[in-house]
Amino acid sequence: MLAILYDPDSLLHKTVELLSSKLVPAFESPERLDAILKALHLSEYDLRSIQFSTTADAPRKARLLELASTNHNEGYIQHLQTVHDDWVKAGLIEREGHVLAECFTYPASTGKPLRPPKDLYARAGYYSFDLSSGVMSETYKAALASANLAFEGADMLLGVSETNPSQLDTIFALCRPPGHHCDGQRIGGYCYINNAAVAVATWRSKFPDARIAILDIDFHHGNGTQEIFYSDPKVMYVSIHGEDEYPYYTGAEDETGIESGRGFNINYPLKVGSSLDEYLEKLRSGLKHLSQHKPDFLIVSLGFDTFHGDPLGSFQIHTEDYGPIGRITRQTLLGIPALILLEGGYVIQHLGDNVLSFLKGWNH
Ligand code: SP5
Ligand code: ZN
Repeated sequence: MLAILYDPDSLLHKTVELLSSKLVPAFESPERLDAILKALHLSEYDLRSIQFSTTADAPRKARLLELASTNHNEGYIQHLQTVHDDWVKAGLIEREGHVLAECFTYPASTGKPLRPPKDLYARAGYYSFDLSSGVMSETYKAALASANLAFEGADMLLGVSETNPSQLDTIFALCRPPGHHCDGQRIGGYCYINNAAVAVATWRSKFPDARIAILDIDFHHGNGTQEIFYSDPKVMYVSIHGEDEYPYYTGAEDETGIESGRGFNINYPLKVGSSLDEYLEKLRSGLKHLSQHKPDFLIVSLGFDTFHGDPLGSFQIHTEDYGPIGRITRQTLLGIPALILLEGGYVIQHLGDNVLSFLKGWNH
């Protein structure tokens, strides 16, 4: 049984990005979620709205921040919460404006540890790695709403692994903003909080030794998720993504993990223009590794920017192809409680149909 979660506050975040040296409305837009919700409302799926900002349950609110702090540093979360207000107060932007970083950190030969700069303006760069993820007045609210869906979804799945199994074995969290580019201390790639890391922290708070499989099938390499679990042998991360594409500096095959995490990070870069067959070959191989990991829980970081014609992707995958992708994934890891987290996908016109196609395959 599958349930789908969304938070209406996700729609409040609307930002800008620098693309080809022009400041434009970000591809990652509220219309994406609108399109998916429209398709789901017309379907039979069990679609549930959870609004984090209006919950009166203070301990539960605190709990989300506590879980996020497992893999996000405190200064970073504080920055997300306050930077927009601080910039407005300092007269750097208007209230309707967006905070975009201009100066970034880099590996200097001094070897000095990096510290957040005192300068408010510079600090935005310390806590970001690109110029695609502006912070506007509602960004923090939406990022928390998104992370909360990962928390709620993970929490609902905890019942499955106990003696009294819940009927729900799959939760699809319509996370917006997405999460897989955030490494816990930097904004980037439209991501502000790593939602997968929040889910992992949720499961671990109850089962500290839980074995976790993460399948990342967004078009882009999930540098943030890889980074967070790179030395972790309990979390196996598998990603299929465009070779030499954004985020450019990670995602190569030779990135296999470090220390005891060695062997638990698997990257499948695929050439520009790759077909469904080439894609499925990597998917089957990745799923085999994830299945051998004997996971207690599965996360699918699901992006639809693998769709042909996506402005930020370059694979030849069509609407009907998401069926087999969903089906093969579910079949290979049958019985494992699964949390599907929405990542990217920017052809709004086909987004609803692509989601429906994936879910139909998943439920085969
Ligand atoms: C969650 C997600 O899908 N984030 C992706 C963010 C990608 N943003 C940067 C895109 C850079 C595109 N540059 C295109 C150059 C011409 N190929
Ligand atoms: Zn993507």
